[in-house]
Amino acid sequence: MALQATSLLPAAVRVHKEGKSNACFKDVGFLGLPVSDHVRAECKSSLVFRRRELQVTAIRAETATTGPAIDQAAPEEKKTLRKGSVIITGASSGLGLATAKALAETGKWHVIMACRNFLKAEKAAKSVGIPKENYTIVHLDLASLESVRQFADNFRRSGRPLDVLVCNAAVYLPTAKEPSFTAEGFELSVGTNHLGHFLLSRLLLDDLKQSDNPSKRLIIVGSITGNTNTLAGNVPPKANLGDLRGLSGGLNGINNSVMIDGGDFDGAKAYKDSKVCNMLTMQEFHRRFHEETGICFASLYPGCIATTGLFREHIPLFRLLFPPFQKYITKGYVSEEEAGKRLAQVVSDPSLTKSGVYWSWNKNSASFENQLSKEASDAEKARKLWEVSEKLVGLA
Ligand code: NDP
Ligand code: PMR
Repeated sequence: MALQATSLLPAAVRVHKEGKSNACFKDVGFLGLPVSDHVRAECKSSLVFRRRELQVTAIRAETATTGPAIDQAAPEEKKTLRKGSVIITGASSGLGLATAKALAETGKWHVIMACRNFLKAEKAAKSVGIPKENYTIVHLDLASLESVRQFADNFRRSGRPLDVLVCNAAVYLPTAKEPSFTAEGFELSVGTNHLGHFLLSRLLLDDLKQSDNPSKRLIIVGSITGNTNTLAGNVPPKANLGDLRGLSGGLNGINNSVMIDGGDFDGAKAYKDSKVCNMLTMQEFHRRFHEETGICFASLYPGCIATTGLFREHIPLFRLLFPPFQKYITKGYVSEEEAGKRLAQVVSDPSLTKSGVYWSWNKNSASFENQLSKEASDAEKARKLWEVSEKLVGLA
C-alpha cells in the first residue's frame, strides 16, 4: 500500500507540468478570467496551488494506505456494502459535475473526477457541495495520450475497483479560424473528444472486466448534433466522416487534412464529427466486448444543456441567445441538474442495463432508446474507425 501511495504522486505533479501544454493554455473561462489573467493568476497563486496539490495528494495517499471501502467489509458482505466506483472525465463543470454530484449525493458512489485542471475541479466539487468522502480528483488531460496512459496506470495502482467509466469531457471550438492540436499533433476536438477517450476506454477495459458489479458500464456521451436524422443534426455544418481519409492520414495538417473526411478545417464540424465517433465507438465496443465481458456499453443525448462551459469559445451573442432559443423555441433545453440526473441514471439505474443503446429523454423526462442516424449506426464505418483509431493512439 505504501507503494501505491508513492505511485500516486506523479499524477499530482503532472498538473503543474502539463499546465504549460498547448491544450491547457486554451483553458479560457477559468473563474471567468480571460487567458492572460488566468495564466497570471495561476503564476501568482502557484504556492497556493502547490499546497493544494500536496493536500489532495496527502488525502489520496491516505486513501491508498487504508485502502478503498471495499476492503473493510467481510467477504460475504463485499458485493452489497461497497460503494460503486465511477470515473467521470471532465467532471469540473457542466454535465460531468452535475452527474458527479447526483451520484455522490446518493452515498452509494465514489466518484473519481478525471480532470485537466485540478484546482478548478476542487473548487467546483466544493461549490456544489459534493461530500468530500465521496470523490477523488485525479489529473487527466485527454489532449495528451501520455497523460491518458499515466492516468490509467495511476488508477490501476490505486487499487480501486472500476464499475463504471463515463467518457464525458469535450471541447467545442466553433469560432476557431485555424486548428489547434493535441500533444501528439491531432486536431484538438477529435483528438480530445474521440482519440483521448478511445485510448482511455481501451486501457481501462480490463479494469471494468474485473469489476464484481453485475452492472458494470462504459458510457460515452454523444449528441443530437452528430445525428443527421434530426433537425438539430441538419444545422450546417453537418457531421460527416466520409471515408475517414483525413483520420487515416493522422489529422495533423502536415500534407494532410485536419478533418476526418479530408476537408477544410471547420471547428463546429470537427466537434460534431467527434460526437459521431463517440457514438460509433460505443457500438463497436458493444459488438466486440459485450457478450464476452458482460459490460454494458451505452451512449446518450442528455438534452440541450445550453448554459454549460461547452459554449465558452462561442461569440457572446450566441451565449446570450442560445439558452432562451432552446428554452422557448426548440424546447430542447435542460438544466445542468436535470441532465446530470439523466446521465446518473445511465450510470446506475437498474432498468437501463441494455447494451449498445443510445439513450434520450422525452418531454416528461422519461428515458427511451433513440434511433441513431445512418452514419452514426454504420457498422462498417465503426469497424474502420476502430482500426484507424487503434493505430493513431499506438494500440496497433
Ligand atoms: P463543459 O464545457 O461544461 O464540460 C466539459 C468538460 O470537459 C470540462 O470539465 C472540461 O474541463 C473538460 N475537458 C475539456 N478538455 C479536456 C481535456 N483535454 N482533458 C480533460 N478534460 C477536458 O461542457 P458540457 O458539460 O456541456 O459537456 C459535457 C459533455 O456533454 C460533452 O461530451 C458534450 O459533447 C456533451 N453534450 C453537451 C450538450 C450541451 O448542450 N451542453 C448537448 C449534448 C452533449 P475544464 O473544466 O478544465 O474546461
Ligand atoms: Mg441547435 C429541436 C431542435 C434543436 C435542438 C434540440 C438543438 C440542440 N438545436 C435545434 C435546432 C436548431 N439549432 C436550429 C433550428 C438552429 C438554427 C437557428 C440551431 C442552431 C444551432 C447552433 C448555431 N444549434 C446549435 C448551435 C451550436 O453552436 C450548438 C452546437 O452545434 O454545438 C455543437 C447547437 C446545439 N443545438 C442543440 C444542441 C444540443 C446543441 C449543442 C450541443 C451539442 O451537440 O453538443
